Amino acid sequence: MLTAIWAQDENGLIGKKNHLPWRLPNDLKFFKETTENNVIVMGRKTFEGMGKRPLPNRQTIVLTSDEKYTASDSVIILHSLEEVLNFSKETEKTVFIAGGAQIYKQFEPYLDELLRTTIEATFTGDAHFPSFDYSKWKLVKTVQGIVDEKNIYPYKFETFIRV
Ligand code: RAR
Repeated sequence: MLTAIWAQDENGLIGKKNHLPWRLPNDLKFFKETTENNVIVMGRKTFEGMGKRPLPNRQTIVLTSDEKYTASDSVIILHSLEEVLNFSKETEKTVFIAGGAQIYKQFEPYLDELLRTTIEATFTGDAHFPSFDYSKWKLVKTVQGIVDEKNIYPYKFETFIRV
């Protein structure tokens, strides 16, 4: 099963200089809990934006065209979409496509599910979620996020499945 997971603002903004444009700890908590004991696939730029360190308790796959690219031993480096699709076929686990923009677009035809966090505010940055054909997707779940002193923007978690 292949699932895309991302957080965006009202305009589809997802990144700023390989980082997130906002601070929203409850989204990272959602990302952590959702991907726990499964597999996350990130592009090389996103992986480096996160400090080039794998997150504990989940398998990290980094996608890069650089055949010489290396990272810590626990990270699997793959070089094409096909390699990721084959990996996904061979595992019982959910493979989460975790960014960034270039990676989401490549995987669109193969995704089974979308997990979108929308932050109901606008930010500045340089990377947007690619245009997806939402007529092919059905919204099946919406959970409103809790606003508090550490999570100051309204936000919601949405789940889409293919029509
Ligand atoms: N695909 C996503 C992501 C991806 C994402 C992107 C980032 O920067 C570009 C990140 O860096 C800020 C992160 C950070 C994740 C992170 N953790 N994630 C899992 C920590 C903190 C948990 C509260 C962690 C994890 C697991 C074990 C221990 C610690 O810092 C992520 C973000 N959000 C969404 N919706 N989709």
